[in-house]
Amino acid sequence: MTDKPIPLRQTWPAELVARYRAAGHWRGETFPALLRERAERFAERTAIVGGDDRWTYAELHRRAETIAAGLLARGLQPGERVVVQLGNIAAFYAVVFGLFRAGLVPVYALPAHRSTEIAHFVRKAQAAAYVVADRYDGFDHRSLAREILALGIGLREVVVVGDAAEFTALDSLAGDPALLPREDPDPQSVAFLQISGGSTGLSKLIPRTHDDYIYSFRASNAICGIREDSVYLVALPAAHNFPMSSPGAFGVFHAGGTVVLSPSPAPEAAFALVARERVTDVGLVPPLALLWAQAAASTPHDLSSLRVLQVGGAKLTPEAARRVVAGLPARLQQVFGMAEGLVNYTRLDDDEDTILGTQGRPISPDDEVLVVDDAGNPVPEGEVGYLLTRGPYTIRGYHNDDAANARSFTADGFYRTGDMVLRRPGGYLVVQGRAHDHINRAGEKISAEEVEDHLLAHPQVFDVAVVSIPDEYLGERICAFVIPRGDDSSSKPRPPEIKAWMRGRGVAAFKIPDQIVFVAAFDQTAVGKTSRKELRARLRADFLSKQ
Ligand code: AMP
Ligand code: DBH
Repeated sequence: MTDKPIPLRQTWPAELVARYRAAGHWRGETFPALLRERAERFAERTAIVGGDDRWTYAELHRRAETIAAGLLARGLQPGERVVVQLGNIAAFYAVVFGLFRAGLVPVYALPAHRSTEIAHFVRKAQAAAYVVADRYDGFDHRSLAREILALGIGLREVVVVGDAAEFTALDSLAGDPALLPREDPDPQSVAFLQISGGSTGLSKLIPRTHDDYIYSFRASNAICGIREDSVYLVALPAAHNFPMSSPGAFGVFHAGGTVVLSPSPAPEAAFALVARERVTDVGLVPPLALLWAQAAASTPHDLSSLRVLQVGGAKLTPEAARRVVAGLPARLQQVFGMAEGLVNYTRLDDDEDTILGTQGRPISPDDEVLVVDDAGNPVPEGEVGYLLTRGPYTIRGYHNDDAANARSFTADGFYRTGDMVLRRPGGYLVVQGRAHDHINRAGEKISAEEVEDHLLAHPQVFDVAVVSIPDEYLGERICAFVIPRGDDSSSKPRPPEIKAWMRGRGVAAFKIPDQIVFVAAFDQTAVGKTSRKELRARLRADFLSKQ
C-alpha cells in the first residue's frame, strides 16, 4: 500500500482516563490475556458450539495461537487491519482472537455485505487482508474476494475458511510461535474497528480499545446475570455489536460460559439448539422476538432453559413487549445500545412497567447522558430531546473521518447519538425516534442517503427520495420514491428491475428498497428549495395519509 497508514487512535482526556481507572472500569485487561487466562482456568469447559464444532477453551486458545503465528508468517505486520467477513461459525472467534494475538486489527463486516461495502472498508481501514468463508448463506465469498483484489486497493492476502481455491486456507495457516508478540498489547490501544449503521452515506469505522470494550461486556455480565454456567445463543450475526458485547459472546467468554452459534435466527433452527444445548440467554431484534413468541406456542422443543431474552437494536413498543413476555418462558430485558459505545439495559429485577415501557438505563455510573434541545440546552426530565453521551466505553471519534467527527461529536467530546429520547426518573430512557434520516430495518441501520446515491446512478431514475415507512414485521421498511427520467411511460423501469439492478451494484441485500413508488414530481414548497430531510418527511406523511 502506497498510502501513508492512518494511525489507529482512541483517546480520552487524561483526567477521564485517571477517573475510569480509579473507578476500576479500566483494569488493563486485553483480549490476548483474556483468552489465555480463560484457557488456563476453564481449559476443558466448552467455549463454543457451532455446527459440528465443539471447542473447549483450551482448543479455542490453541487455534487462535496457530492462526496468529500463521498470519504473521504470511507477512502481515502487527497493527495492520484485516476485514473479517464470517457468518455464525466457530471459526469467527478463532480468527478474531487470532488477530488480537498477532496484534492485527479486525474490521467486522457482516455476511450480507457485498463489493461496495467491502471495498469501502478496505479503503477506509487500509486493510491488508480479508478473511471469508468459502460459501455462506448460498453466496460464494471467494468470488467477492476476487472482485476486491482486482480493484487494487492495497489488499494483499485473502484467507478462506473451508475450500480456499487459489487463496490461503485458514486450516493451512502455520507459523513459528516465536513470531508472536512477547508482550500483551497496550490496553488503551485500538483492538478492532466495529462498523456503524451510519445516517449519512457509507458505514463509519469505530475504533474500540481493549480497556473500554472489555469494561463494557464485563459490566454487562453483572447486569445481565452472565456466569460460568451461562449458555448464550448467538442468533443475530456474530459480528453485530449486540451479540458480540451486550454481553454477547465476549461477555460469555469473559465469564467462562458457553457460546452456541445458530446459523439462522429463525425459530425452526434456533429452538432446536436452545433445547439441545440448554441455552440460557439470547439477544434478538424486535421482529424476531415477536416471531419467537408466536412460534413458542406450538414448538415441540423444550425452551424451559431460557433465563433472559434480550431485545434491542430497534424500538420494542410496550404492546410488542407484552406479547414477547406472554409468549416466552424467560425474563425480558430491553437493550438500547450502539456500536459507538453507550449501552442501556432494563435491569432483571426492574418492575414490569419499566421493563415493558423503557429501553433501560446506562451500564456505568460514569456514563454521562445529556438530553438536549435544538440549541443544545438540556430539556427538563420527561421531555423529548437529542441524546448525547460520553463515558468510559463511548468513542471520542471515528477512524479516518474528519467530516463525520466534526458532525458527530461536541467540542467537549459528547457523541451525538442521533436518537431522540426522553429520560424518566432514575435515568431510564425511552427512545422516541431519531434526528437523522436513517432507516432501522429490523435492527439494520440503513442510510437513506446511501440508498438514494445508488438509485440516482440508475439511467432511468431522474430523482429519488428514500424514506422509512412503519412496517408491522420489520419495524420500518425502505421505501424509495422515484421520479423516472423522461415522460414516456414505456421507459419506466419496473420495481423488480430496479431492485435487481441495485443488487448488481454489489450492495448488502438489506439495503435494497422493499418498496418503490413512482411519482411524477416532488412537490416543492412555495419557497422553492426544500431540504432532503423535509422532502422525505413530507413524502412519508403523504404516503401514510393515503394508506
Ligand atoms: P449503530 O450506531 O449502527 O450501532 O446503531 C445504534 C442505533 O440503533 C441506536 O443509536 C438507535 O438508533 C438504534 N437502537 C439500538 N437499540 C435500540 C432500542 N432498543 N430501541 C430503539 N433504538 C435502538
Ligand atoms: O443496535 C445496536 O447497534 C445495538 C443494540 C443493542 C448495539 O450496538 C448493542 C446493543 O451493543
